[in-house]
Amino acid sequence: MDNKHVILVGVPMDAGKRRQGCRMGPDAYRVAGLDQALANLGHQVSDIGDIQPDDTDVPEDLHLFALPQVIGWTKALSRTAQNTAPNGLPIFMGGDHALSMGTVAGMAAHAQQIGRPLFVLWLDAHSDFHTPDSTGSGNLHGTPVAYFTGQTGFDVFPHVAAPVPTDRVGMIGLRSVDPAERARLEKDHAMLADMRSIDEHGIKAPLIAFLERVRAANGILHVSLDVDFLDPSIAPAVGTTVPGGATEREAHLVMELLHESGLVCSLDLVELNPFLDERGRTAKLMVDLAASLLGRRIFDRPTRSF
Ligand code: EXY
Ligand code: MN
Ligand code: MN
Ligand code: MN
Repeated sequence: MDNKHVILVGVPMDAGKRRQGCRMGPDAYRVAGLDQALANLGHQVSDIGDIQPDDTDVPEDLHLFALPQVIGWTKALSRTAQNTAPNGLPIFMGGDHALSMGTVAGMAAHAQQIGRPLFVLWLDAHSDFHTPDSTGSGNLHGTPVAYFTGQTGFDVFPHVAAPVPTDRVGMIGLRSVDPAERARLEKDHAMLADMRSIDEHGIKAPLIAFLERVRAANGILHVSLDVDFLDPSIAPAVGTTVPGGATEREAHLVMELLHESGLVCSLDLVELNPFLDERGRTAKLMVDLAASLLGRRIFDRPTRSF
């Protein structure tokens, strides 16, 4: 097995939405043993601690929740992604999904540096494809995909040096997409696998097709895993639950296939709200999924009781 340098980055970010608690995510992953689970697979694991947002003088916006803070996080995270990616595989321990504005922008700049295209796999109940103009909630965790694909309406945000074209984005697990997002998704060409199609055809086929495209383009792949990709019955610790999500085995199969692809360069673990968890079960499941992505095999799963 190829051993990697895995760089854990704590992102105690709660600015992407009104409901608070995701700031406790990084410590929940530490308590659930993420570093040891990955070290047990033979990887070198460094935890660089929690980062903080940059200061910014952008004014508050009445419609958008915590806009200056999200911009400060985006700057800090883009820089951190660019600084860590040359040295290993960064795992961004969120924190809410607005963190992906910075992580993907930074990874796309890194990909440009090394002359390879960045692809993004979005594992989520939601498409997070609103713009600041179309969002009804004003919660910016619903906007990162529109930001890093270079949609209009983000003028006050940091310029995205290397936008990821929408046809290099794959979304798996969709089941809650607002009309404005749908209209935009229909005219662009992201690879979309909603839960209906997964029920009918399985989760493997769309993922393999997407990975083939990454490989054919000599690309590298950033994976963004939202807790609400999973069914709420197995992953209750998230503020935006939508019934009918991925099962535990579907999620592990995705991670196992990603490992076998050898294409993954970076990972976001987002939207874990430990305040809503039941005896740490969601944090532990997310740790198990990260371990599958980094090479843990099926027979090596731990026995657990809650
Ligand atoms: N589409 C809804 C909104 O914009 O408020 C819900 C977004 C939830 C986003 C979560 C993180 O994936
Ligand atoms: Mn999301
Ligand atoms: Mn979501
Ligand atoms: Mn037994």
